[in-house]
Parts: sequence; C-alpha cells; structure tokens
Amino acid sequence: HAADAHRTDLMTITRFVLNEQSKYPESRGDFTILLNHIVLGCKFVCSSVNKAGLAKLIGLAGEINIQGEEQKKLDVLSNEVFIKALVSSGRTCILVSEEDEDAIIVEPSKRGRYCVVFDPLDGSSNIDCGVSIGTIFGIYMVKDDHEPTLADVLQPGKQMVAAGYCMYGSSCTLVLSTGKGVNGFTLDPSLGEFILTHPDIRIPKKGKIYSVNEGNAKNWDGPTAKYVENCKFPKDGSPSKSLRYIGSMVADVHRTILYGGTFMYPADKKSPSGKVRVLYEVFPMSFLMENAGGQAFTGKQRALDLVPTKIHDRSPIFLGSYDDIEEIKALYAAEG
Ligand code: AHM
Ligand code: MG
Repeated sequence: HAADAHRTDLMTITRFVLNEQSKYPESRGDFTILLNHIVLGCKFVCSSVNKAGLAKLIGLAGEINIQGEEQKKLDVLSNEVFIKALVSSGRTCILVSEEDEDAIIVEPSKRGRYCVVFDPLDGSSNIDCGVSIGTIFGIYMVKDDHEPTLADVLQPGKQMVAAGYCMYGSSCTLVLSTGKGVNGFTLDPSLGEFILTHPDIRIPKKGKIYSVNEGNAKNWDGPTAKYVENCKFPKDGSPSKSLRYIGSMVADVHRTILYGGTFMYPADKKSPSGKVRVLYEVFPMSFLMENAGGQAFTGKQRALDLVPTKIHDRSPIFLGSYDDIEEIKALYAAEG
C-alpha cells in the first residue's frame, strides 16, 4: 500500500526535477545539471556543519591542522565549494555571492545560460552555537549568449526561474520552487539523496506567529510598531500571536512557510534599508513565499518588483501568510 510505495519508490530531487522539466519539449536538461551541482554544494555544507561542533577536536575553522595549513572558516569554505561546483557545472555565466564583493564572471569555456545569486551560509551568528543555518539561492536565465554583465543579475525577482534554500537543522531540508509551487526534500544521510518529503507546500492563509528582532523596536517605523502591537494586543478579540525568532533567515522563513505567520526584517532609523540583501535573500524567499500562496512586501511594493541597482543592495521585507501581509500592507497604506 501507500506506505510501502513511499519506502520503495523514492522520489529524489533529481528525478523530481527531471519529471518537471520533461514537460517542456525545449528543455535540454541544463537546469537539472545545474541543480545537481547546487545540491552537491548543499550536501558538502551539511556535512561540514554537522562536524562544526567537533572543530576543536579535528581541527576545522580557523585552527591549524596537522599538515600545518590554516583551516578555513565554515562560511569561507562553503563559498568556495559553491563557486567551484557552479562553475564546473558548465551551466552558469555569472555568479553573485554574499561572500564576494564583486560578481564572478565565468570564463568563456565553462559558460552556460544561468546566473546564480546565493548566500552560501546565512545566519553566521548561529554557527558557533549549533543553531540552524542555511544556504539561499536564486536563479536567472539569460536569453541569448551575449557577454555576461551585471545587468543580467540586476533584474527584478519576478524574473527568476527558480529559487530555494537548504536548511542545516535537526535534519537537512532543501526547499525549491521552479515557479510552479514549492516542494521540500529531506536529505537521507544513508543514501546521500534528497527525497521528496514535503510535496506542494502551501503556507496557511493566516498564521498565529510573528517573527522579528524586537530588540530594534525603538527604531521601527509606525506601521511596523503598530503591527507588532496588534500581534500582542489584538483589538478584534482574536488571541494574541506567538513570537518566534531564530535569527537565521532560512530557519525563520522555513517555519513561517510550514506553520504560517509573518517574518519581518523592517527598516529602522539606524538602517533605513533594513538588513537583508535583495538579490540573494529577499528575492529567493519572496519567490518561494508567493509560490506557496503567501506574499512578500517591502513596505512600499511587492518585493519581487524591486529592481536592484547594486548586487549587495538591501531592502526591508515583510513576508508570510496572505492575510497577515494584507494587514501589514493596510497599515502602510493608512500611513500614506
Ligand atoms: P548574516 O548574513 O550576517 O548571517 O546576516 C543575515 C541574518 C539573517 O539570516 C537573519 O534573518 C538576520 O541576519 C538576523 O539579524 P539580527 O541578528 O539583526 O536579528
Ligand atoms: Mg546572509
């Protein structure tokens, strides 16, 4: 029966994406190859993160190892692994990483049609205490084979062809959208394969949780302050909401997609553009949110309509359940 089928008919992420792409006669398999290289990066980071607590014992991250060479920090190491995997896929032409100030233009002999923007290891403040961290990525496609330029990645998020994240938590979970819904895959460590465990994820229409760094409250704008006040002291008699905040965007967004509610990194007086980065944090997460039936709003507009002017631009972001984001939009509209 069904349970048996699940155990013997494993839907790996590769098989899933091949099935999806086979619906397009023009598909050349390039996307599947690209994704396989991203998956390789995620597996590597997952295995390194799992060993991070043993760093002192086995000599990782900033220690000198037995060969006398300095070991790399986890975020630096993850970045190098992703860049090498993406370039060697032969399917990319330009890469933007949170770790590198400049975009990476892939050498002509290794070029393909895709641009990948990514944060190889987000949630750096959580690395050393073993709390969930993640990788975030977004993918654009260039139409013809012109010389790649920054203009190819300084595109609104709605132009992405796919986005996803991998969370290194109590299990390793990869959540992906190619623009038709959202699916979640969990790494089976014994197989080394991501298996479909969360088909067609839909975010609840309304949630019971809000997620924000409340330590910044004294610098918030009016609508943010009013929204959070409403979460705690609802005026319509509904129960007050729960606060959950991990401080790793991947983990906070993952919980928000599965359980519903809102995740916010608003503007504040000290940082009028907020903290999180447009290209490789706001866009991929907004793309996933919309594909799961939720919304993503900057305080001014739909997040996926933003046009970044620099690769490391930041933006305030409010994302989550459809109805909850409607409430936030109404508060901003009322402010005029
Ligand atoms: P990082 O790139 O230095 O890891 O910062 C990004 C992280 C996000 O994952 C998270 O949402 C946010 O910073 C938390 O910031 P704060 O500590 O200000 O609440
Ligand atoms: Mg980051």
